Amino acid sequence: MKLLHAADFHMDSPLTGLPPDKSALRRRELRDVPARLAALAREEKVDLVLLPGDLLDGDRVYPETVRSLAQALGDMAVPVFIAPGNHDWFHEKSPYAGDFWPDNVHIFTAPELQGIELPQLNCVVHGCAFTAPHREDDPLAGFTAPDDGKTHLLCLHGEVGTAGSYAPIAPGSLERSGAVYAALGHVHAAGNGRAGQTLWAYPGCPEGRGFDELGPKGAWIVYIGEPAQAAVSTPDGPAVVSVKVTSGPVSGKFVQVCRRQYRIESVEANSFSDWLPRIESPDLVRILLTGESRAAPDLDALTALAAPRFFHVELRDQTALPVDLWARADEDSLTGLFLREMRSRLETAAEGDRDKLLLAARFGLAALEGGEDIRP
Ligand SMILES: [Mn+2]
Repeated sequence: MKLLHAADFHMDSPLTGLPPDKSALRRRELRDVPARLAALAREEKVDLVLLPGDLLDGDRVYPETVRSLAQALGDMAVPVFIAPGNHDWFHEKSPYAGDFWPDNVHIFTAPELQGIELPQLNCVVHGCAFTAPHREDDPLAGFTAPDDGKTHLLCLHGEVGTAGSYAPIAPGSLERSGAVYAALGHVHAAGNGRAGQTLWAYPGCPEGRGFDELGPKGAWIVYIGEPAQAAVSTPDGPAVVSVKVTSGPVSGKFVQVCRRQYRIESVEANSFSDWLPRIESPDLVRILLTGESRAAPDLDALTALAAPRFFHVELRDQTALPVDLWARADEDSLTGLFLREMRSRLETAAEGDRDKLLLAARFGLAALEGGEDIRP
């Protein structure tokens, strides 16, 4: 048996921090995720699809977003399970209560675990729903699947742990569950772990939405009772298979689904102009300028220079004043006095004040040495 596990699409997220045209394009790319997953499900010939929640960022989604989701899930043409999460929790007016969901889609609507049999796969999918934005109890508490020769799977939104406001799922509950695989949602970075015989995993979100959701994003293809196979190609070219996990009869591979990645890169300020012409990136990149620089880098000018080479780029100055400059702090001169004063302030400065102090040191030095104003 083979399944596709994805979660946390957060469709119709506001996507702030980008210019309007780019954030509109990113919203379209996000809305397009279910169609890409449907293509992946067909290409991989999976037997079922588990989607443990936060597919919608909230109730205030566009009707066409929900329609395109329903359409893509119908196109998957295999059983699809949704376990609503804390962002898309189930209530009688939620999009999940609509009558337009295709027949192959099962949406869990109760906070108690419910088991749905799939006789053709000799399998039972156990899941439940958030019915409020928070949940303090463990949805798996006290649950053990019967030892009946069937494959038991879990589809849950929550956080692995013993306490919290987002359905804490205790490792002990996972271990006692008797499930071979727990498809989890909520954590936005891909990850996995083992509790007894149960392999649990988070796929993370399928598209990053900010510099707190970095790197390749995607979904798990999970094999039960047969080994994981080599990489597949997706509609956009070869998939990245960055992780493989195995636990007993279960193995999984992580497949890239995202159109673009958020990335943070460090570049030496002094070699920036050599580095830049070699780059051509569809990604959203934050560049940290590092190394030593006597003058503060002109971030506006460098950003304008870099912009055509990325979908989106922003620069941060993390350069330090050259070490040999501080050597002059020992001089018996006004420059020496100034450097000593700035050094002691920098040593005791709070993290948020360091940038300003460094800039003040640069301006002060330029003024003291009678040089021109080095402001950009
Ligand atoms: Mn969540």
